[in-house]
Amino acid sequence: MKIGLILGDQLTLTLASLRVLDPAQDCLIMAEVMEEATYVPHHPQKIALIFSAMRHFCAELRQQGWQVDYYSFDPERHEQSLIAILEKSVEDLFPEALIMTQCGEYRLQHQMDLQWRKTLGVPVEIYGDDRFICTTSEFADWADGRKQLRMEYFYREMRRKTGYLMTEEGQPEGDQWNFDADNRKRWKGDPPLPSPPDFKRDQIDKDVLTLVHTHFSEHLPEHPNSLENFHWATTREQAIQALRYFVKHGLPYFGDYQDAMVKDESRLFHSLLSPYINCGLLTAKEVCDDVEKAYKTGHIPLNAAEGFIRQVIGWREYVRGIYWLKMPSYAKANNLNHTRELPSYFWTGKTRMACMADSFKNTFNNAYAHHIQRLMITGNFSLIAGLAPEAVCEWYLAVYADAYEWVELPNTLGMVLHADEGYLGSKPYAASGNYINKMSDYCKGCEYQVKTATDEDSCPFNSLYWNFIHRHKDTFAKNQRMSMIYRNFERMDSNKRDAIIARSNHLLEHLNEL
Ligand code: FAD
Ligand code: DLZ
Ligand code: SF4
Repeated sequence: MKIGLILGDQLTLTLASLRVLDPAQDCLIMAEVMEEATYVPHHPQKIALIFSAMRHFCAELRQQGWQVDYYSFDPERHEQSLIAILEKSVEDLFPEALIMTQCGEYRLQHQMDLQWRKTLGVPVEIYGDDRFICTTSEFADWADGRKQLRMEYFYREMRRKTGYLMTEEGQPEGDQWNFDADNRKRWKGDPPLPSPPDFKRDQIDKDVLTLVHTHFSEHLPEHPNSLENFHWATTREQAIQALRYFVKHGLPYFGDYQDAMVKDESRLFHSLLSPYINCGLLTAKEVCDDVEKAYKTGHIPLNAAEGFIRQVIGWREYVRGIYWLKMPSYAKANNLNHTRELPSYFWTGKTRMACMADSFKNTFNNAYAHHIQRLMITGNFSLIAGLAPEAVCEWYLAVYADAYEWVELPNTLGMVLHADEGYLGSKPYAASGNYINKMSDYCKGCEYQVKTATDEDSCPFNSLYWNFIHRHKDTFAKNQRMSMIYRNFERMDSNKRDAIIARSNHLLEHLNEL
């Protein structure tokens, strides 16, 4: 007999390793362990989602006739890492081999490749994770020899490969690959926002919520009730319900309002499907199939379908490709030499900057923030304030229910912090308060003034933005897409320029007090 280890983000019945194992002979292992639950201070909702989804998935496997050795979290148990659990299983079951599907994170895959084979003394067979559309070697072939890696060209390859939104003649639907330019509307109350689906909690959920509250609430010390808002689907059935709900109510407007931000509205028309796709309750393919079908049946416009499918077969696959191409050195990249510590409000949420406070509120209440909050509010601030990439990356990996390093790291280190060689953006997404004011309603309720840069109460984003531009002149002045910004900076009245730099230096010295 063989044993198969199923990880907390491999909760898919069609998983590669499940396809080669035999329920009549082989045994599956699943384990809730301290090492995985604490390698960063995960948001308690993220731990609860994973543990509960693992338990429900185990029940589903057993129903299908699999034998599963399931280890529920027990802080007293001797074995607190996956390798320790496997050592025990090998000792108890004498398997002829361990069967695995490739891990999502380098950290664990590296342990497996280097240590597990030796320690366990049984062959370890690892199968590629074909829940992704592009294999890691396909991505490496695509990247090979290219001077620049651009998501847009990769995305077009994925459109051709999958056939999503392609005509019979092999052309993109609507004669255009990308409708991003249509996705810039500000939301002003109409159309009304869909109310989120409500999932009934069963005994498994309740047990897990109690367990996580008991053992992991200190992960967010300032937010002891962070589990109260737990609203995630924890079964495949519920995740499918969430998908159908989104396709019907959110997707028609997804494209139009993709970049909008509104105070106290954490989800707008976003799907909130990433935690389910990433842990395996839904596959990327079935989600895109449903979205394409909604377009073909006239339920949604093309810009919504294209905008959504681009995120999944484009960005999601692209960041994974970059991750496996560039790890492990990628995690240490810090091309802009940023070294500042995270200000305390990244953990407490207490800041007078209204846009940051709202993004933190979403994050702590829901283990979620939508893309533009992650990118243009907390991310943009981290970039222009020069926060250390390693600390910022750890924060993003900890606080979101969908966070796994393969997707978090390229988004944070690459897209947001521009700490790599610019694979995820030809120029940094640095922006002043003006952009935030244009895309949101935050500024009108903020203690800071978005229209000024040098006064006591001026929006911190304004002077920090120019400080960023000024201090990285050597890196970016030659970038064609930024030359206009540098020209504007040079043309500025020198007294004003000096006042902006003085104000930003003052802010940087008092970053914790903003
Ligand atoms: P929607 O807006 O509804 O988008 C639809 C789907 O597209 C998502 O469910 C997701 O699967 C995919 N998608 C969209 N944008 C991206 C992207 N940039 N990269 C990969 N997939 C994308 N996403 C994660 O899944 N895990 C992370 O840990 C993560 N960390 C991020 C950190 C930063 C700093 C930034 C800027 C983005 C990060 N993202 C991450 C990408 C994106 O913000 C989330 O996928 C998205 O907000 C999830 O919410 P949603 O399901 O409502 O997405
Ligand atoms: C994120 C996570 C957490 C919190 N806990 C577990 C766990 O107890 N057991 C497990 O198998 N997986 C867990 N995971 C997901 C893993 O960390 C994830 O599978 C690896 O990081 C590889 O992507
Ligand atoms: Fe954010 Fe500045 Fe607007 Fe305040 S004024 S909400 S700090 S952008």
